[in-house]
Amino acid sequence: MRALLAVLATVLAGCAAAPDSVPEVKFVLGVSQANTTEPWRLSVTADIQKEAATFPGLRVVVTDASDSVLKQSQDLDRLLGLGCDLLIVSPADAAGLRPAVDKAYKRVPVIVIDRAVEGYNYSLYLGPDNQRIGREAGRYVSALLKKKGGRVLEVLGRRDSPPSLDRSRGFREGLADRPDIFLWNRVEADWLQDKAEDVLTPFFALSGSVDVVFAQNDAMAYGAWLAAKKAGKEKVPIIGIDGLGGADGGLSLVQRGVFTATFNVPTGGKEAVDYALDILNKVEGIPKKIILRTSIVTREVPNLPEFASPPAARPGVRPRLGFAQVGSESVWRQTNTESILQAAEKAGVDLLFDQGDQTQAHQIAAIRTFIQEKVDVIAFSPVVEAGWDQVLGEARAAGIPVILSDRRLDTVDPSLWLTYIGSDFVEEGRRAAAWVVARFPTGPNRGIVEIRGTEGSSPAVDRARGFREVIAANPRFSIEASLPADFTRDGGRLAMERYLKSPHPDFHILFAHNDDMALGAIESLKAAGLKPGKDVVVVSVDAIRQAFEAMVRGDLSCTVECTPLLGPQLMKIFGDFLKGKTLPWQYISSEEVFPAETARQNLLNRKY
Ligand code: GYE
Repeated sequence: MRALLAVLATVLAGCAAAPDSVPEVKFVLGVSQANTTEPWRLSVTADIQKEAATFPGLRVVVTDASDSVLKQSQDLDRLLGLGCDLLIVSPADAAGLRPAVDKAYKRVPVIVIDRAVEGYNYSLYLGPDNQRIGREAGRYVSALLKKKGGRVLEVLGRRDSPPSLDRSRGFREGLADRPDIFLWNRVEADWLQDKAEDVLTPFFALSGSVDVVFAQNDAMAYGAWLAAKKAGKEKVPIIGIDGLGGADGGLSLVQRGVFTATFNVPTGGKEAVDYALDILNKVEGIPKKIILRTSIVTREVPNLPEFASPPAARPGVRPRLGFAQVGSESVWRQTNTESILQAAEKAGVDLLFDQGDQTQAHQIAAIRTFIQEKVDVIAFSPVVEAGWDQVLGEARAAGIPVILSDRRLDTVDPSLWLTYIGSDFVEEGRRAAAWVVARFPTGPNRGIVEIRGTEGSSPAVDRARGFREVIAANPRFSIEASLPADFTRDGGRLAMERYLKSPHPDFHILFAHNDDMALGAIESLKAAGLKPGKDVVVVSVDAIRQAFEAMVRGDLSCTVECTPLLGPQLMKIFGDFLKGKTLPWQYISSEEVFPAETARQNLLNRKY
C-alpha cells in the first residue's frame, strides 16, 4: 500500500493523501466513470466520493472515459497499474467493455454499476430494474390519458444502450392494452438536455399536439420542456427518470410542476462503496446482482414507501427471525432449509422456522404466529404469488418488515415487503430455451413438452415466461403440451407416465421447471422404452447433484443453475437491517448453465 500511495501522490496530485498519513490507508477503490457530461454520472461519482469519505481508511481514484470504450479499457488498466484493490465501473457501453471487465476481474474484484455487462464475470452488479421503470411509466401514461388516448413522444438516451432498450421495452408493455395511445415518435438525444431541446424543437413547432412526453432521463425531460415552452406548449405532461436532488433535479422539477412525474432512481454510489468494503473484508453472503429500489414520484406521491425501523439494540438478546418455508417438495427446498438453519446458527440468530406443507393457508398461519411472537423480521418463501396483501398488511401494522426469500409475490403495494433475495427466474427460463435452440441449430421442427412447477408460484410463472419468450422467436420449435407436476419427483413421473399413455404428438424435447420433476419424468420415459438424451432431450432447472449424476449417465442433457444456498445472504441482509442500513430492493444470485458435457468435471465440486 505504501508503494501504491507514493505512486498515487505523484501521478494524481490532489487525489492521494499526504505521505505522512500513508499508514492509515487500507483500501484504494478505482472508479472508472463513462463520462463527466451526463448529470447522472456526475451524481454517481459524487455519491461514491461522499460515502467513501465516511471511511477513514479508504481512498478513491476516479477516471473519465469521455464515452469511449477504448479509453475506458485503458482506464481500467491504468487503475490496476496503480494498485487499486477493487474497481467500480460505470460502463460507457456495456457490451463493448465486456472484454476489459473480464480481464480486470481476473486480478481484482469488480463492481459494475448502471449498465450490466453480459455474463457473470464481475463480483457484483448494482443498478435499477429499467424495464420495470419503463413499465410503470407506461402504466402512468395510460392512466394520464384515461379513456381519450393520445400521442406520445418518447425521448431515448441511446437507441442501442441497455437502459434505453429496457426502458423502452417496459414502456411498451405498460401501454400494451392501449391501442388508442399512439407512440408518435421516438427520438434519440444522448441523455443530454441541450440535445433533447434541439431535436424536439421542430416537433413542438408543428401544429399537431403532443399529449405526453416520456423522456428516458430528467436531463432530456427538461430539454423537452424548454423546447415545448418555446412553442407555448409548456403545459404538456412530461415524465422523466432519475429523480436527482438539488435545485434543478427531477424531484424539485416535479414539485414545481415542470414535470408531471419522474422516477426516484438511487445512483447506487453509496451502495457500491458499502459493498466494495464488504467484498474487500470478505464478508459472507454477497449476491451477484443488487437491484435498487425505484419508485414513481408525483406531486401527490413524493416519497419512497416507508418501512419499519429496526428495534433498538438490546445487549445480550439475540435477534429473532421468523421464517415460513414452502415445504419440502424438492431437493432444492431441502438444501435451502439446511442452508438457512445453518446460517442462522452461525450468525447467532434466534430462528423461528416453520416447515410448511406447500399450502398458502399454512404459511399465512405461520406468519400470524410470528407476528404474535413479535419477531424482529419475517422472512418467507411465498408458495404462490397472489393473495398475501391481508396478512402482510397485518405484519406492517405490527411494525415487522418482511423479506421475500427465493419466491416473489404479486402485489401493487410496494410497502408490503422490504426486499427480495433469490434468482431471476425469467432469465433461467430464457437460458433453458437458449440452450435448446443452440442444441438444434438446424433440422426439422421439434415439439417440446413442458413440465410445470406449482401452479401460480413465481418460479413456475416466470420460467414458463422466459422459456416462451425465446422459443416464440424460433418457429422451428413448438410447445406441444404443458403438464402440471408441483415441483415434485413423483409429480414429474406421473405427469409423464399419463402423457405417454394418452394420444400425443411427437416430441423431442422435455423442459421441466426443476430437476426433481425432470428426474421423475426420465423414469417414466425409460419405463415406456424411450431413451432420454436420445429420443427425448431433457433440460431442467436447479442444478442439484442428482442432476449432474443424471447427466453423467446420459439421461439429462442440461441443467440451469438456481442456487438454494441463500442462508448466509439472508443473515447478512437481516444483520444489515438491524444495523439500520437502507436495503436495496432485490438481491439476485449468480447462475450458470451446465450442459451434460461439463457434468463429470463439475460434479466434483458441487456443493448441493
Ligand atoms: O427451483 C424448485 C423448488 O422456489 C426456486 O422451488 C424455488 C423452486 C425450485 O421446489 O425446485
